[in-house]
Amino acid sequence: MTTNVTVNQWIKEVTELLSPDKIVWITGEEEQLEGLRKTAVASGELIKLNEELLPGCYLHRTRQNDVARVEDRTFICSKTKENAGPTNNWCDPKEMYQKLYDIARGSYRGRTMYVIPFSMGPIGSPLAKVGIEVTDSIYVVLNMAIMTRVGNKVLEVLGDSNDWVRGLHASCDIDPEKRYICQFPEDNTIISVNSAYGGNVLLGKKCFALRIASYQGWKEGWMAEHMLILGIENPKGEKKYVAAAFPSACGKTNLAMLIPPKYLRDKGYKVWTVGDDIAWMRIGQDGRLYAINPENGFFGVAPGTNEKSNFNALASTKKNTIFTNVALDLDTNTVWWEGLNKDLPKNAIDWKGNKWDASKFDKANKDTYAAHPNSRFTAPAVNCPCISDEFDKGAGVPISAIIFGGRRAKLAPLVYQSKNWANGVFVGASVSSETTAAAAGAVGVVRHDPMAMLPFCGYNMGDYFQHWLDMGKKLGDKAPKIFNVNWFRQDDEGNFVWPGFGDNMRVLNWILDRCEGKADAVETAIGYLPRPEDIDLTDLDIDRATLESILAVDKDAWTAEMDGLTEYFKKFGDRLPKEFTEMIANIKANLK
Ligand code: OXD
Ligand code: MN
Repeated sequence: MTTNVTVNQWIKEVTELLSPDKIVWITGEEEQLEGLRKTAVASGELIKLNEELLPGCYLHRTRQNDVARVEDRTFICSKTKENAGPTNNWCDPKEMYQKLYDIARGSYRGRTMYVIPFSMGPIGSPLAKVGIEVTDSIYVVLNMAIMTRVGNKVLEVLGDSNDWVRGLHASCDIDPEKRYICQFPEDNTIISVNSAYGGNVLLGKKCFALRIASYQGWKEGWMAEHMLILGIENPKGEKKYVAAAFPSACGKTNLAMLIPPKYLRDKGYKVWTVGDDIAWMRIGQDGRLYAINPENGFFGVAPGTNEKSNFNALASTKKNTIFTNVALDLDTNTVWWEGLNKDLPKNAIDWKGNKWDASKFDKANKDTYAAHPNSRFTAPAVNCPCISDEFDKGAGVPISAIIFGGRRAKLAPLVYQSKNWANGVFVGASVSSETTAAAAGAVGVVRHDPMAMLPFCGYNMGDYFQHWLDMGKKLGDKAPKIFNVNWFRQDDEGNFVWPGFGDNMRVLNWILDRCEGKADAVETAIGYLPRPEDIDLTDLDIDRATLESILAVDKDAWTAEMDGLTEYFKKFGDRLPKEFTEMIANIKANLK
């Protein structure tokens, strides 16, 4: 299928290791994909949904032990432990290759090996990169064909180059005890065994586009970040782009597809989605930072998605979408999940494949849920009503602002601007977020998650911080401005103070005005904050005093926060940029 010597050599090696009965190269042609869908329906791997209501859509159920990313079984196998750093699991590459080969050896026997050439980013874009994934799962092939650009065209642009990522996925027995998701950054290689859950097996996504790519970006002078990319069009038709990083469960997909409040829509404001999860960013010829979304679809969390919370995400799932671990409504042969609407289906099958009894549904007991809390939709980006014109162009969009954020009931104000790039890097490195009831473990515990990259940085995070600082030196005065937001402040009764969702546009407008020097701010110890009158509250039922309460800097709480950070940063030892220590000292002095 290709004359590329390095590709053919690797395919020969993995064929010998895995012993498939048959090899099928994915060409990207619809006819081939349709044949695979039919095969998967015949075997029960996919369920075809109502062709009139959900054309081209399918449902898949994973094993019950295989429903999420497994951070404790995810390894960065760099040559030294030091290069993986204190935030990653590490194993010696030689040892890990041996272990994984032993697990995967012969596991394709009686099965087909699918070879998927894929491009992260529009095919041929100077910002894109190529990968080849082998898998024994049709579900993986069909998801990859939505989430990335696949097929012969990718091999054509790769030509004879050796600059491509090797991805080996073997389903094996879906044995959680032998499940490993391993990245070998120095070898451009990923091996994933004993899982079939998207985040572990769609190797273009977290494994390549974040873990391997962050390492490549460090070596090659660019950045791979866990960020959405969003375009904001003002009434004059001018478009400005922002990139934003948040830990999971902080509404990245919602912000990426935001619908502005009516008074702004009436004025002519529009929002365009470029990406909802990952941004690859490089310095362009004009010296500015340009971003592409390397993905071609959305792998979104279904529960909670509805017409109000995210109209555009829901619209994206109406055709050619694969649903995983949601409920099947037998009356209509469509899908349902908690939070879709108030009409609990009367005749449904839950995500485990059992008859679902709506009368036993208890919000407090996840065992009674119809859909798994981490059930997903894999939807083509072209389905999104607000997809940006720039999404498929490959030139990238110039980034005016970078936004960090987390879920903090107290402390972090609604928004503030860092004092400069280096201080913004410190703000990103300080990101922490409270755990929610949606995840196992204690609720409301603050966890550090620098740049929302904790599970995704493919090298020593101390070096990653330094790489951010170095990028700022190269960007100079063309660097995007860096901000921090917190949509999740609560009052003493535990109610959210800020309405969030579409109203976050009011904060984005202040951010863009700051980038253009058009908005006022007050300087505080932590950065520049808007005055209450700088945030437009038209049509919003929130008074000035309330807004003031989420735009204040609590000196004692911030001093304690700086002490906590000092402790956290200790783990990076001498790889922690000296600037961070100085900034903490400065902030503490200014808080006094
Ligand atoms: C994540 C995701 O886990 O995007 O961050 O699925
Ligand atoms: Mn993500």
